[in-house]
Amino acid sequence: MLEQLEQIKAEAQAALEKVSDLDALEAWRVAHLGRSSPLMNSFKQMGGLSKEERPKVGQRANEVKVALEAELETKRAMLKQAALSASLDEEQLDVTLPGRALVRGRLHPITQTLRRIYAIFAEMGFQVYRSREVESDDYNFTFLNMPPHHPARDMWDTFYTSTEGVILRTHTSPGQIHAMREFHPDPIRVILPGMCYRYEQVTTRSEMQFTQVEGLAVGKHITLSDLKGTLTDFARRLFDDPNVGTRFRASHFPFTEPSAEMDVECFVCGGKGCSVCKQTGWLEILGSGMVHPTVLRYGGYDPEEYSGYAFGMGPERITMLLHRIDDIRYFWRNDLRFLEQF
Ligand code: FA5
Repeated sequence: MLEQLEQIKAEAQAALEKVSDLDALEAWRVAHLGRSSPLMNSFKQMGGLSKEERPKVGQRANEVKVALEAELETKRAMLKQAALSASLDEEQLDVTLPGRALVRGRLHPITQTLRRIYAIFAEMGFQVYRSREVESDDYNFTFLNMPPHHPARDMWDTFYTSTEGVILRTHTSPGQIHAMREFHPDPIRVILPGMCYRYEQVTTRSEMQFTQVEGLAVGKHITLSDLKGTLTDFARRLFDDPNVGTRFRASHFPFTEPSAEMDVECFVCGGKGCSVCKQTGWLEILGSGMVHPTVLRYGGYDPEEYSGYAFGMGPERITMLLHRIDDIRYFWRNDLRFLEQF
């Protein structure tokens, strides 16, 4: 039996000499140290040996096992080192090759316009106030001076939900009531940006889903001159032109009295008339007015003591003007050829 162990060891060592890669080494390990290897079988056969022979054979079998395991590890380390050296020799690195350019994302054109609007109003002391997109009928209409069945509700085609009295907001104006109820009785100067939804025919100028930026100022001595001054200054900063012409046209919104829409002089033709301004020389950019006393009251402010102004603009339409884009549908189509131009 002892002779047999010496033979097992010698054969294993001879086979190990011939191993030249890590796969072959693993095969060697299974064949010579694995569960069914001759060495392991010799442990199983020890039960049939005499009492005197058993400890000698057991000791020698263990020594052979430990020796072969040590030789296995030495060989493994050697092969790994050889594989590393070979790969370093083969795969040469050319440090003079130019790197691969990183693909950089960019902000959506509407996000860029929104940030520009936020920055301008931030400089004028307005803070951003966010309010919900899913609204109650009361906030979207009733508290804005449009009680149920009021004909002015038809100005906005509304998306209704399956829950009675819950709708998708058609404009950012309901945020005025949320802000007033939160800030009351302090003065307010906020802008309210966000997504609006209208059940409208999609055209080159109208989407079913679009953004608005609302503005609201409430205080004890706020007048129409403040509204005109703020919005005129806003237009000059937005179009980066201190001399840009603006005009206020009388209009009607149920939640403001008086109401006005603001136009800016067409920057394409300088007011002479062209296809962008439909030969009028002017471009409409927002709706505005003095907050209606009923709305102030719903917000918790006494209209005898407080007054305020509000305005609402559409960043998609403003972006179309700034970049002379003729179709609003480009914005949400996610065509990279369009988006990558900004
Ligand atoms: C309003 O929504 C009023 N809430 C604005 C307002 C606020 C007036 C506060 C007075 C005081 P109007 O429906 O005109 O008004 O919409 C305002 C702006 O939103 C428009 O000038 C336009 O730029 C944009 N807008 C309206 N409908 C769409 C649409 N379907 N797609 C894209 N932009 C739109």
